[in-house]
Amino acid sequence: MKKKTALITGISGQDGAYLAEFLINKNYIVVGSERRSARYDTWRLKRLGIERKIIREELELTEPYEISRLIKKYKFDEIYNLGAQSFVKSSFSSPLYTCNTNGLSVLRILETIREFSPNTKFYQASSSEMFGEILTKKQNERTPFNPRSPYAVSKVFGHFIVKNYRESYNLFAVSGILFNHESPFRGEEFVTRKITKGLVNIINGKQKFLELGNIYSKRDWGFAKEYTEVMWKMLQQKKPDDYVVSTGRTYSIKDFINLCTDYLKIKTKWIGKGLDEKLINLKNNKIIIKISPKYFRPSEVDLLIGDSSKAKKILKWKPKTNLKSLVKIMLDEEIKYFLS
Ligand code: NAP
Ligand code: F7E
Repeated sequence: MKKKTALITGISGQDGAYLAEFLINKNYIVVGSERRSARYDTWRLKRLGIERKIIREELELTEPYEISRLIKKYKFDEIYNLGAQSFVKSSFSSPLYTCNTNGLSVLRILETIREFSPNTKFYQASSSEMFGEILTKKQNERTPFNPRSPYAVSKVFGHFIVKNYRESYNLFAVSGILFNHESPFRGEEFVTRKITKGLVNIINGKQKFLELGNIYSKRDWGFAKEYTEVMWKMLQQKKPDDYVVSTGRTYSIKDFINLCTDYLKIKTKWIGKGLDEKLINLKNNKIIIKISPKYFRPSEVDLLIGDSSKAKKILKWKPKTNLKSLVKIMLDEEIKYFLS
């Protein structure tokens, strides 16, 4: 049987690495695109041992000519659009760039597919951030969006343009509304990885303390490796449709920190309130976590909790890793690579 060819935009990111590994194991030819950089960062692909199994192509998502060149060259069976300015906080300082990359690029790809490769199936990385200030207790495919950042607004555009092209031109184009998913491959600026890396640095004397922003926001955190499999499942259905992917459980950043200190067996105590709240290491009475206004956002998403019953019923998918196990996976890998 002819091998399928898939394009993954954002191959250098967390999800790009796990999805590439998954598709290679399914015998796909994987083309991974990355934007030009002075320092190609392939540490995730190297760690998975798949760097040489991927055809690497240059693609800047804001450049329509690069998109059409690549799509005309390969006429991909499947495209997974994971590339994005994905850091919510930076979207407040770079709103135009964020909307161009995350929103308009989706349209650039869809237009090119429509014109030159209409049989290509398309997956868009939509986000739970689109729910923003939530309008229902749990969020599913029917929950209205109420975005709270330029990032979230850019993703809403991407989401609806996918729906519009599916309905107008009969393209196989779908969006996965994925809730936060983490792993040892998470970028170091995101809160979970900042905490796991920071705490391991602190217990090994490489860092004195960690500064964080709002530790009371709550997120529905899953394991990234399990979430990339659902992207593929969505493209194997008879009918194109959008799905929410989540665990259905929500925890605060403070809960996440407490699970980490428990796992690392650091005896700690929280003291103070607001900007003066601190976490103390009871072994030496030193402060290990402080709050800094630097990490607060102009507007916050306070609470997210997903309902993925549709994915469970139709895609036969459900999450396997709870937050405690995810903390273990992340900290074990942090310790392993710190010591190596
Ligand atoms: P990530 O680690 O930040 O990776 C983002 C990727 O996009 C990187 O490879 C980055 O390349 C690339 N990129 C950024 N700007 C680009 C541009 N202008 N042109 C081409 N490539 C560009 O993100 P992730 O966690 O893997 O997430 C994957 C996708 O899912 C993103 O679209 C994100 O918004 C979305 N999402 C993520 C989550 C989550 O919890 N992880 C949840 C919902 C949705 P560089 O390495 O060059 O920066
Ligand atoms: O923040 C709070 C912060 O940056 C989580 C992206 O993958 O998931 C991610 O977006 C929470 C927020 O992720 C710090 O204010 C406190 O409430 O890890 P984060 P995010 O903003 O939820 C969604 C689904 C995406 O689609 C995005 O692409 O943690 N927080 N203190 C902090 N956050 C960071 N980054 N750093 C802190 O020091």
